Amino acid sequence: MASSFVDIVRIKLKAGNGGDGKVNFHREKFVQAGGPDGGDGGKGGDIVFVADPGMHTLLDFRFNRKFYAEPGMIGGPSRSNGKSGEDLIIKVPMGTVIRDMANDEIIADIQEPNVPRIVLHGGRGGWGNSHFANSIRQAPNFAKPGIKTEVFDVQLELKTIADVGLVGFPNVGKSTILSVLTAAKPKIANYHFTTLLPNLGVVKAHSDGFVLADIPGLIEGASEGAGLGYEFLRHVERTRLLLHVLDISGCEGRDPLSDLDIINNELDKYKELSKKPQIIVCNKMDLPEAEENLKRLKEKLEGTDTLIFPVSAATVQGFAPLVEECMRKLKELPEIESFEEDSAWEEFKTLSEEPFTVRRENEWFVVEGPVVDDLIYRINMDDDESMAFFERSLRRLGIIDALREAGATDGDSVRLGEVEFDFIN
Ligand SMILES: Nc1nc2c(ncn2[C@@H]2O[C@H](COP(=O)(O)OP(=O)(O)O)[C@@H](O)[C@H]2O)c(=O)[nH]1
Ligand SMILES: [Mg+2]
Repeated sequence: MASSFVDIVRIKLKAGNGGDGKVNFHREKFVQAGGPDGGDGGKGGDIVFVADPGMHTLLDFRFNRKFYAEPGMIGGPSRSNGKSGEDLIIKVPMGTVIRDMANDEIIADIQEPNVPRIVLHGGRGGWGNSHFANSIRQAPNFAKPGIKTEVFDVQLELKTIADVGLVGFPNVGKSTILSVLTAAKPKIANYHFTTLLPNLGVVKAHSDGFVLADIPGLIEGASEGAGLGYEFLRHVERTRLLLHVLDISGCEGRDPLSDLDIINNELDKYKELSKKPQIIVCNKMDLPEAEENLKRLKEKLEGTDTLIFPVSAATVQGFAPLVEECMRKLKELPEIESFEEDSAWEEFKTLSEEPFTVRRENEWFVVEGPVVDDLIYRINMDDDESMAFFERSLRRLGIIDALREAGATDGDSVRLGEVEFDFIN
């Protein structure tokens, strides 16, 4: 069910691959063998997040789920470097938490508006063959590939959906109030669960304003998951102030006073949400019985500091003082706290404690790990010199020793990524 809500989305992110280095030799008329002059590959584009204060939902991510930044281009001749890939800038609402789904760590909490934040770095470009010439090796016929980047599965969670949330039983008039106060066009109908998504709108007041959410679906038992209770209560959690709407006319045959208690009881049972600042809005004042019930409610709440605002969404009356009070309250309420980012989260896992492992798979010895991946990206299997470098690296990194310890003897088959070779001690 959760997937139908747009305050949590799962997307794939990938920074751009680094461009490959170029193998090229300088050519000039009458010059026989020119020197190596292959340029480096370009850097891949970064994945950058930025909070856009105009966005309030993750709706834009419903259909677009893959965000891959541009790769760097291959190097050119005459030591010209390949073009870098464009960064991919992803706009999200303020208060979006980015979580690595592989380990549940929080990568970033995007709070501040318009401050770009690099979340994944593009791969470095590989060196062109011009780097590999020395006194012995005058015509290096190889270059290095660019660093290939990983795909990350991440979850975006919207922590704050609105400043103010409208709660209350179905049909008390929440959607109507939202449409009266904002330009939002919510579905208004006379049956329960019309709206599954919270509708949002901006209430303009003076030169300022606030975001108002219609949070449907709160019924008796919501805190035990009745209806879609948890989903809706999660939205309540993300507001700073609640407008508790009552149908004070009791036109559906329920008593507004017991409605108030039932909803507050559900809020209380779910993380004590009844402690959130709350203003009572008595709607449908245009109907008979309203005055009488309002009087009873005032008596019931006498001696508490609960504020009560009688309104009618049908005749659009009583809203100006309510909006004023919301503005006043919001000014004194604290901002939603930020989530602690996991400082341990690392994009590049090459620093992990176990850089490689050796395991048996039938007749194969399989070597895996970040060090192995890194090494394989750096070699060119068609080139003898590059392969000599590979062999030296296997010894230097202790991979040969580890294979021997694992029982490998001359002639056994070894696999490192896509590279397969016979073990030679
Ligand atoms: N008479 C009267 N009817 C209202 C008022 N506000 C809402 N309604 C009606 O009550 C019904 C439920 O309203 P709705 O906004 O969909 O309620 P919600 O389920 O809380 O979102 C609709 O038929 C509205 O037209 C009001 O102030 N007076
Ligand atoms: Mg509604």
